[in-house]
Amino acid sequence: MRIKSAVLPLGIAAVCTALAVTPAAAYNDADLTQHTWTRDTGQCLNTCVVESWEYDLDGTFFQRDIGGKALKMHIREHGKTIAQVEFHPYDEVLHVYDGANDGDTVYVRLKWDEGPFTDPVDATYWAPGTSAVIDHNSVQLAPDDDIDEGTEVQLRVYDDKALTDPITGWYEVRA
Ligand SMILES: [Ca+2]
Ligand SMILES: [Ca+2]
Ligand SMILES: [Ca+2]
Ligand SMILES: [Ca+2]
Repeated sequence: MRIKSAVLPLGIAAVCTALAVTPAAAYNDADLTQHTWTRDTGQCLNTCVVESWEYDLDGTFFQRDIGGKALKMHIREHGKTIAQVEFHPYDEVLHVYDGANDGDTVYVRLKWDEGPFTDPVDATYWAPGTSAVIDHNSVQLAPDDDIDEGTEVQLRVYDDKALTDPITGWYEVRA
């Protein structure tokens, strides 16, 4: 599930923010911890394995991709993994997992440039909320969103779809 747009002019963005509805549920920053791993996928012989079995919503194997920079992130609430995010340079895939039926989820924002004469692209992705304990959204970034090999992508995770309440700082990955 996603929203994608070119970055709005500042005035329009401010109006949209003011009209945004506050979600019923939100995470308290004090309850959250975050663990992030990055890998230069040119250094992976065949795959790079990021081991954190106890807290994984799904295992993570990054395929070798020269020039790529991969990311895996856990967000935990009182030690329980409520979200997992993975950026895979090989085939340019983003995975977003929701790990708890807690009435809330996280939103993964990506920003990237598609050329010197166009506005940066700003896209937001999240996992669907279903009765399953673990929900998963897998996005093929190359065919779906035109993220080409070698593109630098900025990634940040938010508590809300309106992107007013960041949970993490910005990370840079590379397709
Ligand atoms: Ca929050
Ligand atoms: Ca790639
Ligand atoms: Ca949830
Ligand atoms: Ca669910």
